[in-house]
Amino acid sequence: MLKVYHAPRTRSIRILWLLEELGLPYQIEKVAFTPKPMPFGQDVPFGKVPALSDGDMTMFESGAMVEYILERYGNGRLAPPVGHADRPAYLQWLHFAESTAFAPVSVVVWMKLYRQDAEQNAAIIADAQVRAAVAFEFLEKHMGDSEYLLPSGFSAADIMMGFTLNAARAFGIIDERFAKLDAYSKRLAARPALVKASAL
Ligand SMILES: N[C@@H](CCC(=O)N[C@@H](CS)C(=O)NCC(=O)O)C(=O)O
Repeated sequence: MLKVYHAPRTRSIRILWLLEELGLPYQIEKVAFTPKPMPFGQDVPFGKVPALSDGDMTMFESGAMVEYILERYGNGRLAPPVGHADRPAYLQWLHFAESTAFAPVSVVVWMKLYRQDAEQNAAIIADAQVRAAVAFEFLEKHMGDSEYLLPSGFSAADIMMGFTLNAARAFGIIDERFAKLDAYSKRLAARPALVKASAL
């Protein structure tokens, strides 16, 4: 059975959310979240959350887990198939969520939440906030009047993006001035699978 190493309010929510959307059985191993004083300190394979086990296999990186779960157990759900017109955009947004968009957000999170010297690093934080906001402005324009990232509807790329947007909202990088993203985040938050995963 799939086992998810999970700490509430971290990226492991992406994996629980995906599994709930798919209605797959899984087991949760709750992990104490101890990122201070240094990262990779969690008592879990590879030191960070999430991690995923499936039999003898254990892996890290939430985006890679999403791809693994879908190709192994998705039965064609939540991702346009290879060759579909939406496939390139699906891959693009799936990776944009964790790499381009989350990179500056994680600087803000790390500096504000886990270090004691945020005041001395105000310029670094301000720079990361601007870089993150530019990425979200780009996404805001992309959303237009769409409900989800892809014309073909809700996909696992939205799951990857949902966590990134929540972190950006929690740290004041985006707010209701990003009207499309605000509506999109609320749409994602209302999905029963995310509501259920958030309570675990
Ligand atoms: N790119 C990785 C990032 C994993 C990551 O940094 N997870 C955070 C929680 S959201 C963590 O474990 N932080 C504690 C640490 O860095 O030790 C992924 O998407 O899984």
